[in-house]
Amino acid sequence: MGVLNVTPDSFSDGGRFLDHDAALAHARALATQGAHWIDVGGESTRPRADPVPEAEELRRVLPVVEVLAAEGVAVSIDTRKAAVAEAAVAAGARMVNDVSASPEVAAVAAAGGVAYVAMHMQGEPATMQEDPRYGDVVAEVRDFLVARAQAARAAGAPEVWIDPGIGFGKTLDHNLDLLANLDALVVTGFPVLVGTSRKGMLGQLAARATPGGAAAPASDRLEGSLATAVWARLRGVAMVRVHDVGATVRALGAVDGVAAPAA
Ligand code: HH2
Repeated sequence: MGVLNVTPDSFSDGGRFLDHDAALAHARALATQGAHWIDVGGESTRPRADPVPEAEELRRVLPVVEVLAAEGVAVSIDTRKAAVAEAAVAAGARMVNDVSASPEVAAVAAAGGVAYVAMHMQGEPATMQEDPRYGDVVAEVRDFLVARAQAARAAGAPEVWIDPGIGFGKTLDHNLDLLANLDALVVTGFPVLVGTSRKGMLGQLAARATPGGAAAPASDRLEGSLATAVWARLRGVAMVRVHDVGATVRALGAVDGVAAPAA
């Protein structure tokens, strides 16, 4: 899944694709590089991000969704708002990626007969990284996701995915615990999506690995993004959400080739 942020403030590419022509060109490039889905978002959910009004989010994403869907691109709409999801599905989006895993947004996917992603987030982007706490992060995230995914399926969503929400109300240790225990999600039977691409935890891990311990900025997290995508793949994750599609496709192609040499 390739990321297309039509936003001024996303943490790694904010402002680059706010212009609709630039957004379309980038989406087409990602599809050519091998993305199966293009995930179009009009609201940054990075830590401390402010919410975006509905009309503004629609203005950002809808023209892009319309054109890409008409070109036959498989579009996913990344939104927490039912009205945005509904308009995007009407414009041809075939997946709703909901970082709030809310029943209202799941109902839109069900009504539209499109795929639905339930992602786990503790709190709200504005404050979620202030003091995230869990008793057992893996069990709590799994139980939450299974409950929301079962509800989405019962409501009629034809295909339901789950995503642990790396970096959404989680410390580095919480993220590492979740990534080390992806099998707890995979065994639920719901297909699993994971997004680690360019995230802050990779900067922290790079600092641990580097003499001098400097944290890697978002522009320097490709290696960590690829390493964690490969890790997720080997743990049975069905899809990764990434900014660097070409490099990820090549990395996963290599690991698939090694894992199944006769194929
Ligand atoms: N991460 C981001 C946004 N949407 N959706 C899912 N399902 N899983 C994720 O891990 C996920 C997501 C954050 O990344 P990005 O879109 O690059 O940043 P921003 O929220 O600043 O636009």
